[in-house]
Amino acid sequence: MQPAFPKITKIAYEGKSSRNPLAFKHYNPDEIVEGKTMREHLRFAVVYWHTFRGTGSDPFGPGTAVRPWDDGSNSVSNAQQRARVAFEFIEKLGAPFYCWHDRDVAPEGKNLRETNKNFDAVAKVLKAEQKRTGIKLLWGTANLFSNPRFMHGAGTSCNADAFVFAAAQIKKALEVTHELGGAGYTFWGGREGYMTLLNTDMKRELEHLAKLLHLAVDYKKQIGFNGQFYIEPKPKEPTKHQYDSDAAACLNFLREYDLLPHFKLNIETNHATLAGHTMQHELEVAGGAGALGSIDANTGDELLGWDTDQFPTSFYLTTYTMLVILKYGGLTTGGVNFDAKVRRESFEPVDLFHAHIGGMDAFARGLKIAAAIRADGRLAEFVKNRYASWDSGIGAKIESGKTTLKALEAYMLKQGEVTPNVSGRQEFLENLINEYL
Ligand code: XUL
Ligand code: CO
Repeated sequence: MQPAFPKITKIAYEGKSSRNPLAFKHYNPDEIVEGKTMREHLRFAVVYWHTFRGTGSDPFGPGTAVRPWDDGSNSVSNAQQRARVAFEFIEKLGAPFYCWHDRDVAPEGKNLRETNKNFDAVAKVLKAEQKRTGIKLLWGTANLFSNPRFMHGAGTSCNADAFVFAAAQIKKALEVTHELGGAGYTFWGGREGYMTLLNTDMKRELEHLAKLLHLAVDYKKQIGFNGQFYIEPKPKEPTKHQYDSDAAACLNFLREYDLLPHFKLNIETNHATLAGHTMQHELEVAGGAGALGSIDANTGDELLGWDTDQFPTSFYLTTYTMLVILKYGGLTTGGVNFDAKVRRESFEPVDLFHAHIGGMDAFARGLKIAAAIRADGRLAEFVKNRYASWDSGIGAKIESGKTTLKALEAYMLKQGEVTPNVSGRQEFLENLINEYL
C-alpha cells in the first residue's frame, strides 16, 4: 500500500522549546509521572468515527474533507483500505489505542447477515493491523442511533423488532470486540430517551433498556469477554432528553436495575457541559461511586449550545480532569479517548495530526501540572483541614453513628451557637492552581 501520509514520519517528543508543529512539546511517552509512564497514565485513543469517517458535513452543507485514500464508495474493499490508513495514522501519531462503532469500520449490507459478513471482513484487517503495530482496541461499541430503524430508540424503542435488531447488533459487536482483544465496551444511548413525553411510557422504556443491558452482561460472561462495560452519559442531542443524562442519573439507573457491579462510566467533557456540569463534577460523581472508568476527552465551545466535539487545548480543563483522575487512582481499563473532530474548515489530512498532537500535549501538560499540585500538597491539605471539625469531638461522634438527635440538641443547647471555623479561600486556591499553569 502507498502511504497515505507520505510526508509525515513518526511524531517525536521534542520538548517545549520546539517550534515543529508535527512534534510533541509535552507528551513524552516514557517520562515517569507519579511512578508510571505518561503512556500508561493517559492511554490515548483515536476514534474511528470522526477521524476516519468524518467528512466535515454539517446540517447546512456537505463534507469538505480531502481524504485521498478514500474512494467514497460503501464497498468492503474501501473499508479495508481505510482500516490500513487508520493504522498508518495511529502508528505515526504514537497513540496506543483506538475505538470504533461497528458501522464506522464496515458498511451495512442489505440485511443483518450480510452486514455481519462485511464486519468480519474488515475486522480481519483490523486484527492484522493491530498485530503488525501493537495498537490495541480501547473499546468497541454498536451504532444504535444512525439507521432509521432506530428512529424511536433501540433498547427503548416502542418497536420490539428494533430492540431485537439492537440486541443482535450488540451481540456481534461484543464478539468482534472480544476477538480483537478490546479492553472495554461502551454503551452510549444516543436515542435512548424521548422527544416528547406525550407519546412516551418512560417507566416501560427504562425497564427495556435495563433488560438489554442485562442480556449484554449475560452474553459477555458466556463468551468469556473480560473487558470493562461503560455507559457514556449525555443529556440531549439527538433526543430532547436522554435517559443517561449525567453521571448521577446513570448511577441511579444502574443501581435501580442491579447493573452497577457490571458497569463504569465513560465521561465526556462536552456532554458534561450540555448537562450543565463541569467535567470535574462528572468525574467526581463517578469517582465517588467507584465507577470512574474512561473519558472521552473532546470539549465544546461554551458559546455554542451543542456537542461540537473539539479537541481539548485548555490546560485548566486538562489539569482539573487529571487532578480528579489521579485522585481516584488513575485510568486502569479506560483511557483518554479523543471523541473529537477537526473543524469543517480544517480539511487537509495534516490537520488530523495537528489536532491529535495538540490534544495529547494538552493532556500531558495537565497530567504534569496535576502531579505537581499533588506533590506540593497544599491543596489536599487545605481540603483535609477544612473538614477538621469532623475528625474529633462531636463531628467524629456523628460520623461513627454514635449519637442521637437528643444528644445533638443537648450539645447545642449548651454551646448556644455555631462559630465559623474556616474560610472557603476560593481565591487563594485559584491563585494556587495558577502558580502551576
Ligand atoms: C456522541 C458520542 C458517541 C459515543 C460513542 O455524542 O459521544 O460518539 O462516544 O457512541
Ligand atoms: Co463520546
